Amino acid sequence: MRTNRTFTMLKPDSVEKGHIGAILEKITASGFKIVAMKLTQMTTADAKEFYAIHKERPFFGELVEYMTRGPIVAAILEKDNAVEDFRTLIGATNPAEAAEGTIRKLYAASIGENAVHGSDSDENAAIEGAFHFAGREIF
Ligand code: IDP
Ligand code: MG
Repeated sequence: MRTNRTFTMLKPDSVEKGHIGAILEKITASGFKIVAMKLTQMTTADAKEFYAIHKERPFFGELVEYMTRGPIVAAILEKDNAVEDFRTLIGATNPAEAAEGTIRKLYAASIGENAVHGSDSDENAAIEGAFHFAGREIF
């Protein structure tokens, strides 16, 4: 994956609440091009691997439960400065601290159920995109 790309998930709460369309509209209106996308559901093993960096944190069990409880929308997005600009668009991890107009401010319920994922580095964007998509699914 090129470094002008990032990886996102619209998490189970976004799908449950019917926010897929509104969030994708905000993402594309902010200049991101969708180059891969699917509705999928992570298994417990998937979520434990995806979030392995957090395995010692007290919320890890809760995070795995949440991320596996229903379908997500996984996508790879393209834009100049994609990783940083997408983190700005989604806002702080805790929606109470997220800036006005950000996706988490608009759609997240709590620090745990926070609507969207965004990769935190080019390296992780590549790893996370490859975790969810085969090469032929990426355009
Ligand atoms: P990020 O998603 O903004 O990068 P991270 O610190 O990498 O935030 O945490 C990964 C995910 O773990 C968060 O998006 C959120 O769903 C969950 N999480 C983070 N901190 C907490 C917490 O204190 N309680 C419950 N869940 C949390
Ligand atoms: Mg993170």
